[in-house]
Amino acid sequence: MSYMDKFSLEGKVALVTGASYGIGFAIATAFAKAGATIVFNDLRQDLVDKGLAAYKELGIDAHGYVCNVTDETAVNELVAKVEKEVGVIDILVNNAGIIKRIPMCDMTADEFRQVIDVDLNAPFIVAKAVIPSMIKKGHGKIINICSMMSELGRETVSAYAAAKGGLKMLTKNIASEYGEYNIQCNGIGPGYIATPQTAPLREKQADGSRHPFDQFIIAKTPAARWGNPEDLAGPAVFLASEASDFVNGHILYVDGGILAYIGKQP
Ligand code: NAP
Ligand code: GCO
Repeated sequence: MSYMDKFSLEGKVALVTGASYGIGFAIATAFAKAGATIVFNDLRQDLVDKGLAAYKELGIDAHGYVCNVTDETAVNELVAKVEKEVGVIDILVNNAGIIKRIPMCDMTADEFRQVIDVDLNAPFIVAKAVIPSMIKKGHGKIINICSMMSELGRETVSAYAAAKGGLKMLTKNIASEYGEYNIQCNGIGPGYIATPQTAPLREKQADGSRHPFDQFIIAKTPAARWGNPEDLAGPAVFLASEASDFVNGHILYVDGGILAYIGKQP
């Protein structure tokens, strides 16, 4: 047996939420290349279809379902359907997420609640739906996609930072409560990654110059670049595989070093 077999996901069923594109798509693609069967959901059938086509182009026969992760009834129905049609979920990645960039005092309570609902309540709902079968099966892996905002704040992202900070602690609590059932729950904290979610922060200015925030992130990142979704794939495969069976309650920051660095002198 090669030592690399420890990183294999052969025979595993992985649910990656919100994985029609972006970070979830990159993680699910890597899981498939490591041998897993991929299940994903999105909010609308056209997005699920778009995702299925994108996976197919890579030779991956994924299973896609329409499901709003904030709807507990829909999530429980999804998990039951997946268990019937695909198999018991061995690996869950709580990836689906939104952000609203609004100064806190301009944000309505409803807008705040919407972000908390998707980014914190939904990971609770989905984890709660998959854990019972993981206990029965004798193992499970849960990976919550946290953020640098699990550790740091910045202007206009109060709801998102509150949600991702809470998600860090939910991760540690699931690890604490279910570790004895051989379920490992960890987080991945991406840095600034080039996806549709951060596109507004990277838009070219009218004069063709880089967005000020883009320049800021480059100066703050030792790697001097934005991350790509594929930068998260290896860490995710590690946390989904038996190679990490004694890693539990850990948030693995994949940020090019931002959290370690005071930033380049202007
Ligand atoms: P993205 O491009 O905005 O994609 C988010 C995905 O989640 C989309 O497929 C979206 O579906 C889906 N989604 C949103 N709300 C949903 C709901 N209620 N039910 C089901 N699916 C839902 O985001 P991303 O950049 O790939 O980020 C993915 C995760 O990484 C998020 O949790 C984000 O907070 C986190 N993250 C991102 C970065 C970054 O720099 N990009 C850094 C750290 C952490 P629709 O297309 O239908 O909206
Ligand atoms: C922002 C960005 C960040 C990233 C990510 C950083 O507006 O600051 O969207 O929040 O998405 O979460 O880790």
